[in-house]
Order: sequence, then C-alpha cells, then structure tokens
Amino acid sequence: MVEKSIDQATLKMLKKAQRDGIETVWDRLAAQEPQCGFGQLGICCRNCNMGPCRIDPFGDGPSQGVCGAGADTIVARNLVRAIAAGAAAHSDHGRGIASTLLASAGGDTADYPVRDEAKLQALAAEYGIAVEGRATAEIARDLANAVLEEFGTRKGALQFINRAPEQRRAVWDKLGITPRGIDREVVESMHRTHMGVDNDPVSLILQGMRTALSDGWGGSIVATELSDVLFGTPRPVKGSSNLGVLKEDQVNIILHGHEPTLSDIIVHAARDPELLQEARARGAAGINVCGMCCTGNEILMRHGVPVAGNFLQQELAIVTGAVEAMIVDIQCVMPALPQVAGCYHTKIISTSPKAKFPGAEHIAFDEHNAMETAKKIVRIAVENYSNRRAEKVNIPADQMEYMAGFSVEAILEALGGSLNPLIDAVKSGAVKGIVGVVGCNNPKYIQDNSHLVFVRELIKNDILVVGTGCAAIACAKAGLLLPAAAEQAGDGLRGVCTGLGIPPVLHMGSCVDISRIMTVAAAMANALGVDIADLPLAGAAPEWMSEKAVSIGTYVVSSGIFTILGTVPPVLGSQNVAELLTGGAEKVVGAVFAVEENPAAAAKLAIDHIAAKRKALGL
Ligand code: XCC
Repeated sequence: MVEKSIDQATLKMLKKAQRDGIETVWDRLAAQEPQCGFGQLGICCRNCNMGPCRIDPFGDGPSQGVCGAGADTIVARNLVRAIAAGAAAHSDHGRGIASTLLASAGGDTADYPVRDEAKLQALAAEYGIAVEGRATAEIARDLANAVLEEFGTRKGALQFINRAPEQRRAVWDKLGITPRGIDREVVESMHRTHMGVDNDPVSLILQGMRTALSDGWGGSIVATELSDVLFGTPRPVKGSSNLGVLKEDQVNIILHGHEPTLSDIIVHAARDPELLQEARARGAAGINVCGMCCTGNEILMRHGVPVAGNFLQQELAIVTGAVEAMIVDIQCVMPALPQVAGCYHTKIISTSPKAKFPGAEHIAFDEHNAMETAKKIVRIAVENYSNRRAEKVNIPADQMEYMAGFSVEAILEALGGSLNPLIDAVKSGAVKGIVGVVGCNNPKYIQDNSHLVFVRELIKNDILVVGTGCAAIACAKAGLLLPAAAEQAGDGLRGVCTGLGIPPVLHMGSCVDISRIMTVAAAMANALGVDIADLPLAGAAPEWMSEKAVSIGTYVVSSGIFTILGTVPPVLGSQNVAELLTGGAEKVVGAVFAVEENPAAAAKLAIDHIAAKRKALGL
C-alpha cells in the first residue's frame, strides 16, 4: 500500500475500496502491466492506415514504418500531437471563459456580472481598448471580442506575448516560433503530423514549441485573466484540504474538472435558503460544497472552498460513501467514475457538452440560465441525501488547513505594491530563486511523494516555491501552504516569509494559472532588464501524466526556464529527439528539459541550476 501513496486519507480509502470490492486506478494500472514498451518509447505510429507501425528499439527489426518514417520522425510527431492536445485543452477552456464574458457583456446572462472592474480595465488597456467614460459592458464586449479574435487572428502574433521581455520575443522571432493564432498553431501541428507532411524532427519540435507558446502566452492567459474579470481576482484566503473536509451530517457535493463557470455558480447556489431548508428537511445539517483537481483550485483560490483532494483521490472520494453528487465538467475526470459510483449512492453529473460519460447523468450547463441549472443540480444532490447508506459511510478524519489565493495582484499587494522587495530578496540571496512546481499525480509513482520531497528540499535551500494544480493540492494536504511551514524553510526564506506572513509555497491556482507564474517571471525579467532565461528560476512537474502537462513543460522551456520532469515522457525511442530536448534546446531557447524520477535528485538539479544562474548574474 505504501508504494501507492503517502497520503493517509488515500491509504485508508484504498483499504475501504478493497473491502467494498471497488477497482481503482491502481488496480487498472496493475492490470495493464507490463505496459507496452513501444508506447513508452514513443516509437509506435498510428497516424495512417498503412500502419500501425513500430520501430524495433534494439535494431533487430524494422527501423522504419511503412511510409519510411524512422524513430526520430515518429517520436517527434507523437510529441507534437501531445502538445497540440494539451494546448487545445487549455485554450478551449480559455475560449469558453471569453464566450461567457461576451454573453455577460451582451446582457445575455445576469448570473455573470463583471466582478473585477479594475482588471477588466487593465486588460482593455493592454489591448488598446478605450476605457475612459465607457460603460463596463461596452469595455467587456470589446475585450471579449478582441480576445476571441486571438484564436483565429491574422495579425501575425498574439497580444499577450508582449508581456514577455523584448529579448525573449526576439528569440522566438528569430526561430520563427512566435505564436500566430491560438487555433492556428494547434491546427498546423495536426496538419504537420499527418502522414507525409513534416518529417524533420527539429522542424516538428519547433512547431511543437510554437503551439505550446500559443497555450502559455495565449489560451491559458486568456483563461486566467478573464476568469479573474468574471469571478474575481484571487486574494489570500484560508480553507481546508483532503478527504476529511467531507461532512458526515451534510449533503456533500464535489465539483471536479477545470472550469470555474459552473462551479463558481454552484458555490452560490448551495447557499440558497430554499435548498438549505430542503436539505434540513431531509435530516442534513447543511450543504457542503468541496472541490477536486483544478475546478477545486479555481474555487479554493476565490472562495476558500475546501478541496477534497487531487487527481488520484477522485474515485476515493466516492468510496467514502458520503458524496451525494460529483459534478464534473472537463479534463482529468476518469471515465471510471460512474462505475465506482454504481457501488454507492453517489450521482455523477456531467455538465459540459464537450464531455459526456456513459453511466452518468448529463445536465447540460447553459450559461444563459446558470443559476437555474446550478440549483437544479444542487437539488439532485440534496434529494440524494435520503439514499445515503450509513453503513457504507467512512470519511477519513485527515484534513489540513491551507492559505491560498496568490494571484499576481495578491503577491504584489503582499509585497507592498511592487515586485522590488522580492527582487531585492533574490539579489541579497535571502531567496535564492523561485521554482514553479506544478502538475498531476500519476499512479506509477507514490502519490504526492515526489511533490513533497522535491518541495521540502527546495524551501530548505531558500528557494521560494510557487505551485498550481494537483501539485499545489499535495502541498496543501501536507501543510506546506501555511505560513507556519516557513519553519521548514532555510533561514533566508524563513525570514522573508515570516516578515510578510506568507507560506514558503504560494498556491497560484489551477493549471491554466501557470500563466500567472509566467507573468511574474516576465515582470521580474523586465524589471532587471534581462531575459527570462537569465533569472534564477526553474519549473518542475514531479508527477505529471496529462498531455496538458506536455504543453506546459514545452512552453515553460520555450520561455527560457529549465524544467524538470519527474515521470519519463515517451521520447526515449529517439536519441536525437531526447538529446534535442535535454541538451540542444539550450543553444536555441536558452533552456532544456531534464528527466529525474528521484525527487531528491531532481531538487539537487534545480538547486544547482539556480546557483549557476545566480553566478551568471553576478549574485
Ligand atoms: Fe489534471 Fe488540472 Fe494534472 Fe491535476 S494537475 S491531474 S492536468 S487537474 Ni494540472
């Protein structure tokens, strides 16, 4: 069991799952083993129907597919397709938010007022949209239209890349990887990887970088910034994490997936007096809304909603027997959920027209009558409370407090209005550098272990950690998001954190909010007059599994930041591609990937990298 997780709540629920005869992600992984070696190396190709083809990694069998593509082409093509899928996921999420803003501006939905006018105006100014003397709705309409235009723009480059320092933009221009349009890069990646188009691994990977940049400096920024406009920019907020946040005497609703559009409204709907009355009539003391994965991050950042867990805990939340409804939207929602829910009373309710789940109830979420839909969903959960079977309920007591809500704006406020105190701390060496720790859980690795070993090692060495996604939830569950965790930091970082009353690990949001990290990195580089690649920064995805993480890693490296992957990407079938990503890229974009499964060794890589960057800056 210990090899599955270091999270006590997870281990307890795994035992219960076993008793209840439930198959979980770990059982399905075991059933898959040994996993396909060709797939692991990235050398199988299904891009046309002359195949499927595979390359013999030992050199005894075929070294080319039917079309003549060799390992280099196949590995690069597969990688680019993964990037395109990941970029598409983030960017389509961003488009959804932009569409909601447009609907809000047009008066089509009363449930989504602009909650952060200052941010709306700042973004409008970035786009050159007039704000003086204009109504909020007019500015919002112009901004939404301008942002939606980015998806198919013909103006040659995305607006938000202008946040990046001039030196970085020059690198992109020289390489021809400045993203030209969000949709365009995804489409071109799919085109280039079609049979008989781009076969040159270098050319393919450059297109992969351009596509990833259209995510990091395009779709993801859109998702973050416009969510802030609509739902409010996060400010420091406190809450609780882990499965212990579920309440035995309340109607428990879990919001799982990625978009804030529905979840934010459900948080409000669950406070409806009529629904609360109904819950009480059924013997429940209240309605307890909790989050999971990135939808969870969106509402914990903005409302301090408890977060029940990260990626590998979605099935286990149901296994508690205490969840009336799990409401899902898009991304990272396991298709297994309805099957697990079938053994309990939990209702799985899918809400996005883009993501339907056989066996789940589908209630199409319509932003035009958002509150009505939200209340309908909450009512289903309330009614389902009567079906809960007390003998099946077992909620682990484990929970931990967190402090989150560190948007760029919140960080600036904590620092007294400018980044200078942070830059000064970096210059003085009190803070040696900053590492973004992001990404998923992966059942091939002990849940949360890599995140926590890595992060603890960094803060001990005076490196400030900024996190998002399931990595940040892992830190929340371990108490690392509390100001008191500064005790685990080195002297320098501890002093800075204690002075500001902040934790040594700053939760910056969901996975699209890695754009917040990029915005801070760009602002620091601009303040110092250097390129992002010159800064003492690193990125890491210690337990990543999704294609979105591949896109993220690629835009972070392409932005000049050294990035460590804790799980091995399927590229080892091509020595040339692997060498390009971990070595050759340095000369091209000023940063590389490293792959290190041992989190302590990975931390050493980050620490050494930061020391080298400091030295080069003369610090
Ligand atoms: Fe998904 Fe965003 Fe990964 Fe967690 S961290 S498993 S992508 S929810 Ni982004």
